Amino acid sequence: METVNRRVFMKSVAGAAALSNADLGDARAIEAGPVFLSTWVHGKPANERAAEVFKAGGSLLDAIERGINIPENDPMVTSVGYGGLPNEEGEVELDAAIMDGTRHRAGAVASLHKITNPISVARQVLERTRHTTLAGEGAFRFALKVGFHPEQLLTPESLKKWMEWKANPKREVFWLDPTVNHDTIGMVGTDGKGHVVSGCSTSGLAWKIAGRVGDSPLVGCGVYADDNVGAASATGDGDLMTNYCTSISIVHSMARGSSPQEACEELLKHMVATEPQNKTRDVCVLAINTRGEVGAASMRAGYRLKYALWRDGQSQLLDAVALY
Ligand code: SD4
Repeated sequence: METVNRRVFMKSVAGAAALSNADLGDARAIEAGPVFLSTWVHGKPANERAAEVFKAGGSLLDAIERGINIPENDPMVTSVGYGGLPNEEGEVELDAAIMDGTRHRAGAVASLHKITNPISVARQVLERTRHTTLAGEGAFRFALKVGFHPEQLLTPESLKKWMEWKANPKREVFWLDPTVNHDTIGMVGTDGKGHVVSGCSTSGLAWKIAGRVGDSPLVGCGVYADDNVGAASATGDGDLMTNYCTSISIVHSMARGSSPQEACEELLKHMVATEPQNKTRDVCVLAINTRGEVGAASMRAGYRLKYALWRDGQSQLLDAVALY
């Protein structure tokens, strides 16, 4: 009991310190150079692109946007952008968001169709409008207005997969069926000087009901970034994770004194404490603080996050811990 109280006390002291730093606008970052952290194997080339853009003089927002463009443009990545698996009606619907930890502002698009790079449209929402989130037809028309061109996002392979799914009388559906088919790219990064950004882009769950919006484009769920603390992102079953506001929960844990790794694990444990069945669900999270320390965790070993870390010129793929 004494240990627990002591730990709680230590955390509250650390949290108070973090919050008072926040009040002072003092991020206390170590000048450590940029760090990029992304979900899944496709996160590695994405991080490498982000690092290149940053090194060439781009901002952290530019780096994360262009890094995420890599899996968006890759037809082999079937969960993001071009080649992403479609909804139940055979239309590719994309979700994306990018959040700037300095301005505490995000741009996001949901259920966007016919545009390969939703993260870049989200960036334009952030830079050119007073809005945060645009959805569906309006998001598409906005994209055209700011210079994007409509494209067919189905590839012969993704069309074939959709037709096979459609033809299967035992196909999984999302009318309360828990089986899912997905991945995504979530990327967080710091410039090494206390600035953080979070970005996320996905075609969402394959065969989803048309118009379904996952966690990825929702501020606080798929992305969250605050230069006083750090940034987080998530991948997995967005219908579940939206109910836990995963990314803001992790950033708030860090503000109370947790390391990024502790904060990721705390959120997953909280999900299980509130509903034990969540142990069996697909949930993976990652986080970075303004000192460039990172964390990543998966709910279960059967859906273990492989994540990519770029630091000091080194690009690595690592396995996240699985809690259950
Ligand atoms: C969604 N969270 O739309 C996204 C999909 C994903 O790993 O991340 N899958 O629910």
